[in-house]
Amino acid sequence: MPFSRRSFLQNLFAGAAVAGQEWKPAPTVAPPGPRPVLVETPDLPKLPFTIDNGVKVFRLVAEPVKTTFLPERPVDCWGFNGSMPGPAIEVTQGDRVRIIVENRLPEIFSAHWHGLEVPPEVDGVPGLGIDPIPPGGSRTFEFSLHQHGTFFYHSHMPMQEMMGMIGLFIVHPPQAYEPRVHRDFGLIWQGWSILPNNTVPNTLAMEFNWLTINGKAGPDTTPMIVKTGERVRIRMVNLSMDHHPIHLHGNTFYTVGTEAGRIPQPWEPGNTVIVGVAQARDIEFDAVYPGDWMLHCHLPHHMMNQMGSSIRGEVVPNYPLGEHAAMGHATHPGMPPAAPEAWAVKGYPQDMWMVMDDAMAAKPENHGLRPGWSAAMMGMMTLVRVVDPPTFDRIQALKAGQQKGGR
Ligand SMILES: [Cu+2]
Repeated sequence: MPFSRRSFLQNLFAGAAVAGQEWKPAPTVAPPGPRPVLVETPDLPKLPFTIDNGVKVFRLVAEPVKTTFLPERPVDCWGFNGSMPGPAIEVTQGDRVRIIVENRLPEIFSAHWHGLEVPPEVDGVPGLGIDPIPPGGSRTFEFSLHQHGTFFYHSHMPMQEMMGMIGLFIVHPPQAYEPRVHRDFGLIWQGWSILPNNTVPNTLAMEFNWLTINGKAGPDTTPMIVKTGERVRIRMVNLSMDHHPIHLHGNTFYTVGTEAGRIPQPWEPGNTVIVGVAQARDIEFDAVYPGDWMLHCHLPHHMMNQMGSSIRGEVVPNYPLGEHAAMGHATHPGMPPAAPEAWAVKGYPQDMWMVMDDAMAAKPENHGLRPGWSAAMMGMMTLVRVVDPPTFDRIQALKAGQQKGGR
């Protein structure tokens, strides 16, 4: 959406007003009750369960999934229960779970419970402790959970992992960790190789051109919405071919958990944490600075999607989004043009600016973002939006209206 000179000036003056104020943290708000708050998983569902004689019973279906990383960027991947990544399993330490796994893939499959201390016959390594599940078959996994923390489930076939077969497995302690958080988020970081005009990931490739958080690439990642003064936890799991240095703007956090659970205090402060392959890292911070704060992988090639490939000097789009098709070199609506002799400068062009506000407009979590925001969000990027209570309530109302009206 091109924005007018007038709105540009309004934004400029709004920014000047904020800059004139004293920059200081807002007060923290009172902690919530002693029970853990439920995890929010932007863009991902939770796996429902029934209770049979005190056992939580889940049904997990391994199957091909059609999805989009961005609007009009279709992808044929594999996942669970129609979702990629799969729906999050959320339980409590001490629970006994029964997970009925059905294989609707065209080949053998086995589910592994990553980090959970369970007997070898349910660990899910095909051939070692158990036979693989044949296509059309199913198997029941039943075990008790004596740990707590951020775990995940995934296929134990590596190429199936690269097709998207992973999901969060969150185990809460019976009493919330101290200090208690108001918001608890779960994110899965993945990398993909998908060539122009293809919808199927090339799982044999060693170079990765699409980077996703919970199955979406920026700017289609859904922001995490937080009220000023709340304490926030973000759980991050990486299943890809690269380690991701995850950076949070404008805030200092503590890394409070790994894939093996809670880290004892004292915690080390930071603003960038490496989430290695197959690791989980939980970070926490007090959201005392209002603003829209970027959370992203800091590997430069992970801070963009591959919108095109340069073939004999021509840009071939990897992305059929109509007028947005190519990388918008040289001219951008509402932005200053490139210098007159730009092509004489070796290395030109490098910018990847592409405003897609209109394609993202329907998402309540994007309400009130500055015009042009979407151009800054690419690849492995999302937002933590620390907003005042009226804005928070407005976004909740928009979400409720959208659920009622459908999308
Ligand atoms: Cu990365």
